[in-house]
Amino acid sequence: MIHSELCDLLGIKYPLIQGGMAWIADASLAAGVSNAGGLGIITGNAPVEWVRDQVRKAKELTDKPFGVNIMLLGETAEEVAKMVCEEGVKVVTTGAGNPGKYVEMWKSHGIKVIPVVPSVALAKRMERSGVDAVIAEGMEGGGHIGELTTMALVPQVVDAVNIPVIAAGGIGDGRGLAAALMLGSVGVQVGTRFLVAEECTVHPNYKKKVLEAKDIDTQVTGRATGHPVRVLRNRLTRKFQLLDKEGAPLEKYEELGRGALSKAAKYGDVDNGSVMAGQIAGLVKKEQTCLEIIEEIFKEAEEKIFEVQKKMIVK
Ligand code: TUI
Repeated sequence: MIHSELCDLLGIKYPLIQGGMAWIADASLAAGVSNAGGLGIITGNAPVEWVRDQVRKAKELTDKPFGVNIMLLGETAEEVAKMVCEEGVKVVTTGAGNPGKYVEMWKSHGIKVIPVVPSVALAKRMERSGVDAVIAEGMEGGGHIGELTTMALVPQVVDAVNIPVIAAGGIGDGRGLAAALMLGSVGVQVGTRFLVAEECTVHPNYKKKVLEAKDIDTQVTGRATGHPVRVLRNRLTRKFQLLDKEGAPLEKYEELGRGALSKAAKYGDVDNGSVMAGQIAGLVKKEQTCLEIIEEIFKEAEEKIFEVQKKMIVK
């Protein structure tokens, strides 16, 4: 049984946190993951009353802890940051920025705070601001990404801080989990694999696109904007490539990107919408329940760790 200090910190069975996928991570998915023994997450990158409603729904669907992800570039970040205090949310993860100005407020409401960090510098700053753990997310992940890979980032963050480090980016099965633990992490954050969970309410066309994806099918768009985003290749990414070639102004990127995620995730237009997914999408081959996904990941990791010890350790 793989058990780590993350389980004790969050009151969960398996040291696994679900990614806070915008337009996708609702009460259904979060409760599915939490009921299966991980930490389910509701996206906070939405109108505050929608997020509040999802928090209340999740409380009806599970008696286990769950969290809310605050995307700091999002328009509603400030309002959602306050709402989680009112609603008694137990855990907050953050992305796409420095959540420093909220940490004191969240801690005073007994919330466990776990920011995503793309670098050692931000990890150290976050440790000083009093967060409970950090998620070191490599650029293999889907959506908004940093510069470093998971393999390079995680051990450097582990060496730099004295708080628990969770690995993310490119982790979708038991081998990824085992590798992440070897790098010194206390657990993993998984997004892409949960896109095809039965409890995930994303449009079926989005699930199909993830299930059909091959290893080389993701692409990073919007590097020129300073906010690079990893998505599955389609008509939209080809349009973004043209903008790169032309050296187009930022407004053109904004125009093309506006509403693109909801187009794919909610309305199923996976040709013209933004189908955010990580590089591990090529490994995701079937729809399963959250419980099946999580139990499979942990069983496989245990087996792999045992196998490596048996086969490869020189006695
Ligand atoms: O946040 C994510 N992934 C996301 S957010 C998102 S929503 C979106 N919608 C439309 C366009 C763009 C995004 C989809 N995917 N992952 C966590 C993450 N955080 N990755 C990288 C970072 C990050 C980057 C810079 C965290 C902190 C940071 O700090 C810079 C600073 O202020 O020092």
